[in-house]
Order: sequence, then structure tokens, then C-alpha cells
Amino acid sequence: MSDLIILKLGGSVITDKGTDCTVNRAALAGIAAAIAGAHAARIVVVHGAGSCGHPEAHRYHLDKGATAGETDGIYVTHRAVSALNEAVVSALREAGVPALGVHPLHTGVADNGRLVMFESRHLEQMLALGMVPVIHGDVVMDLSRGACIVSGDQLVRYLAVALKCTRVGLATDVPGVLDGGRVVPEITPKSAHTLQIGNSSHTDVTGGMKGKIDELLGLAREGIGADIFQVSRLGDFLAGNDHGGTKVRGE
Ligand code: IP8
Repeated sequence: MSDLIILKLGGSVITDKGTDCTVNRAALAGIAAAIAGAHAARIVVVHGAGSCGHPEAHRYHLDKGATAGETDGIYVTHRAVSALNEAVVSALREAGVPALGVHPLHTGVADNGRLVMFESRHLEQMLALGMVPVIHGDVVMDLSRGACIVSGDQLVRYLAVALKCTRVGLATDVPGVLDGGRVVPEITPKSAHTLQIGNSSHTDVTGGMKGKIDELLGLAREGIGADIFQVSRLGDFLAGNDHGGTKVRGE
């Protein structure tokens, strides 16, 4: 069986984070061409929200959950990130990739901000049919808080284990994890606390680079490593070549 790759597309790669919901169609076309060229692999795409979801989640304080009668933010945020999902799926399909959008709001349940259930059997079925499921950070019903935001990185961690994936890649707008302006080649649970990791200045309700590393260290502890690289090196990552970025590994 070929590699099963979970590929996370950062929200800042596929949207312009400086403005309200602007899809970066040129970036999407390049990504779609790279994925279309990776014939051998089975791929699940997970994408972040960028400017299509974070501003809405922030505006409606979804980080604090939702209460009865105050639910507009759930609809508005899900609508924004679903529109982005449709743009990602369309770009992939235009490049000949048999992509299909999957919304976590419909298939996942969280408790206190963490996924406690996410149906993945339909994803296995899609992969068996040769399709590329495209999942995204989303608003999800939460047993304690009413609703919460589940980031693409949390989904990556959950799905990598559930689907027993062999490789995890995060395509970002920076060359890797930067410490003092230099790419950190490898991060382990032991080395992580020595790093000074900067965060984006744009609205990000799920913790930016720090939130990403925390999720990936959790995954590394479960035996699945992940690679963080600049989106321009996506072809190298998919081909299994050096990508000049950061590898997150267990001890
Ligand atoms: O961009 C956040 O996902 P992320 C999802 O992966 C929403 O952190 C709806 C803000």
C-alpha cells in the first residue's frame, strides 16, 4: 500500500490574512498542481481558516463557547470556512485531483475544546475509492462549552492516529519553525522548551505557531513525526525529498 499522507495547508498560505476572507487563488493553483503531480500517494488534505474564519470566530467570541440564543457566530464562522473549503476543493478538481470537501461540524464532537469523536470510516472509504478528502479547521459542537473552534492542527493530530498515516506535512508561508530568524531543523519534546517561537500578528484564535508545535509534539509522542516546510517546497515533501524545513520528532 502507498504512503498515506496528511497534508495541512496553513490558512496564511491559502488566504490573504491581512483582509477579510480573501482566497489566494494563485497559491491554491500551485498547490493543486503539486498534489496532482504526486501520483503514488494517498493524501488527506486539511486546511486552516486564515482570513476566512478566524476574524468571525474572534468577533463572536467562539473561544469562550456559545450559549442558547447566541448562536449566530456558529453559522457565520462555519459559512466562512466552508466557502474557503469549496475554493480549495475547486482548485484541486480543476487540476484533476478527485477532491471532496468534508466538514468537521457534521462529523465531529468536542469536549472542552478537544475532539472526543470524529468519524473517520467515511474518509477511509473515500481513500479506497482514490479520492482526496479535504477537511478544515471548523466550529464544532462542544459538550461543555456549547461550541468551540477545532483547528486544522488538532484535526491533523487526531486523524493521523485514527487513519494510521505514514507521513504528516504542514505547508506554511515560512521556511519552517524559526528561532532567531533561522530554521530549526528538528524539534523534539526535549528541545521544544528552549525555542523562542514568534506568533503571527494576524487574528488567530487557535494559537498560531505555538499551537501548531504543541499539537505536533503530541503526535510525535504517539510515534508519528511531522514536517513543516515552505509551501514552495511542497513538491519536494510529497516526493520524499529534503524540503529545508523543520522535522518534529519523538525522542
Ligand atoms: O486556521 C481554525 O483553524 P486553523 C478554524 O487551523 C476556524 O487554526 C473556524 C477559525
